[in-house]
Amino acid sequence: MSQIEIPAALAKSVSIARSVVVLTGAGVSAESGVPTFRDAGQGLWAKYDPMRLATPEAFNADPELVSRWYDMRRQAIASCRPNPGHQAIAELEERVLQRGDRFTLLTQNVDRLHHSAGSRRVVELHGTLWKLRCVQCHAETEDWSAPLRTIPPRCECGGLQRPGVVWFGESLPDEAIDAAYEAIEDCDLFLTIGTSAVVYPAAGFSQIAHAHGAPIAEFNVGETPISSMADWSIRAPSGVALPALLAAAFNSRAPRRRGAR
Ligand code: BJW
Ligand code: ZN
Repeated sequence: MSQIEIPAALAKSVSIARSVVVLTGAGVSAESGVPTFRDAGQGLWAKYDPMRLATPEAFNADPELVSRWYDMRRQAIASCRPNPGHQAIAELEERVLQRGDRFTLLTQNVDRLHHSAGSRRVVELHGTLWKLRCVQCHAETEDWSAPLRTIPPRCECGGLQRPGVVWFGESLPDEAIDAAYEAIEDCDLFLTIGTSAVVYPAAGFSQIAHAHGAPIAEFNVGETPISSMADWSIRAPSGVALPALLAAAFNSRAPRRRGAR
């Protein structure tokens, strides 16, 4: 028996929705051991504010410092594995697609753990820290080295390489933002999971889905600015709550793992 109570109406919504949108944030990866964004400044980094480091201004002023911060985070994430929350989201995608309905995963996370869990199509709103982009020739490369080979990393052309993420004040990738709005305007169920809902434009997605008539379910250990708008608020770690949601929606004890018989 799951200890999490999933409202019957929410389970039913999941089981019959024709178009599901899932928005995730750093809380989904917390149970994998990845510090949430606002906690990414602990230990030696306690004196730095993540909100200031994640800016083009900080990188331009001190590329070595910002590269060291990302290197520290890359090394921490390299040993992290997807948790039951990531796996439940991948399983949900499979179930919804199998019955011929639409499913879109929008993530603010830069760690790629949804990919590792088997999610098929992931819209990365804020890019990924496993890509580097040359500030001189703009070449983008996937780079999984941890630690980085040099700090700051350099392109073959000699230019500095920055992380392939979206910083404060920068625009989100056009394809990601187009995919997000198209899915949200069409959805009839919106799940917001493990995000503080303070960073725009993603913080406004629930509002848009709500305005289009979609019910909103929030999964978060704490309250957020969108809690009052949510039709359901599940106050539990996503690694516990999401498997319980799947079990309730699909009447199974535990979600099937990809590849499991
Ligand atoms: C659990 C849990 C468990 C823990 N289970 N839950 C409109 C109004 C005001 C300002 C703006 C606006 N539009 C744009 C802005 C400016 C700015 C912005 O939003 N600022 C706000 C701070 C006010 N936005 C931008 O600049 C964006 N660009 C843009 O809009 O371009 C056009 C434009 C520019 C300027 C002005 C106007 C228009 C770009 C935003 C890019 C964000 N990038 C970052 C860094 C990525 C790289 C990196 O990681 O270093 O993305 S910032 C950071 O925040 C990161 C995250 O993806 C993002 C969201 O954080 P998230 O995922 O919610 O994590 P946390 O840590 O905040 O929360 C974790 C949550 O999990 C908590 O709630 C916990 O309770 C919960 N939790 N364990 C379930 N086990
Ligand atoms: Zn270059």
